[in-house]
Amino acid sequence: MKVVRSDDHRLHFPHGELSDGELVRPYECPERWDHVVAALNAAGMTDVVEPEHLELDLLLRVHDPAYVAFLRTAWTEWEESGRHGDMIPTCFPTRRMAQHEPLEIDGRLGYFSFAAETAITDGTWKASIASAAIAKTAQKHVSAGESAAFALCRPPGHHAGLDYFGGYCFINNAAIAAQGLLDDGAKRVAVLDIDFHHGNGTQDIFYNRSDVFFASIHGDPLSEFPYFSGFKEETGAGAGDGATRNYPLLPGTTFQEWVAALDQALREIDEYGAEALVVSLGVDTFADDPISSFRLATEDFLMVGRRIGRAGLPTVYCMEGGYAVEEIGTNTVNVLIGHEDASP
Ligand code: Q9C
Ligand code: ZN
Repeated sequence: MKVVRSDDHRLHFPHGELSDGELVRPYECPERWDHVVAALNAAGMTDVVEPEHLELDLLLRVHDPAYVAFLRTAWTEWEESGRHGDMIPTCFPTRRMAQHEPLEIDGRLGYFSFAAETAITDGTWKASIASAAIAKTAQKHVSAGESAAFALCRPPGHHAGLDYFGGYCFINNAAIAAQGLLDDGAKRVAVLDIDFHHGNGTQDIFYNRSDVFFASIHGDPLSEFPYFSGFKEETGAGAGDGATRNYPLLPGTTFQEWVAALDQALREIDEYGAEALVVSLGVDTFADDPISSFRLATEDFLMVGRRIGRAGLPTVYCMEGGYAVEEIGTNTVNVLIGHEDASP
């Protein structure tokens, strides 16, 4: 399958991540990308494509214009107002407080985000639109007839909602791909999110829509990030009623338990009648992931890809999380190999 990637991801790498009361080296780091590329090369998956230029209007298909405007100029506004450190949000609107978009950049930073572990830096905008362009390009290849493509996105995207960033995500790459599949002719698209964390951003973007089915398997939000989203009873609203499915699973979940949820999600995607699939591919379900609590093993990821491949849908894989840096490459590529094994 085609692999779409770009070196521009290196432009985004904050100095620190606020974690457990300390600024630590960000878990979401550039070497993640290097290890995935090394594993792709080792597996002979070398059909590499550079991303095409992204029309910025496409961002507005899945994000709010005020949010995109904020993200584009945030760093400049920050510097011009005399700040020098990374943009770490510290003040958020809680229940009923988001009445006015602030004018001051520190206020705007909190208004357009939901978590403080994720900082904006000088290169964040450029890296984020490069990441979105990667998803868009992979989608184009699939819409043009490829059975699958892998978008090696960094930064990841599934926590970025209609008008907010957080959870290491700024632009929702999977949503860009799903919208692109629709725009290029598919009538119904499914997003299957297998990252350890709930894909709150993707859910937010499509919650009221019937043309994108969203299914997510993740750590129970009562104990895992993003804490406020991903509960079983969230099933969509309005025209999108029934087009969202959540499978929260307890810490310590084994592959056997996890794969039962995967099979159910795939059945529901089939019943929905999806013509194409986007997979939010996080491998932070791996047993040794430093910030997650499921127990998948490296060889299990082969089975994951096989099961997804057996669905027989044109598929865009978008890279999301995975923080066991040494193993992220093999785990990710195992999914892709499994997919290729299974599809005709
Ligand atoms: N002490 C993705 O996997 N919380 N994002 C980490 C670490 C944030 C994960 C807590 C996790 C964000 C794309
Ligand atoms: Zn994750």
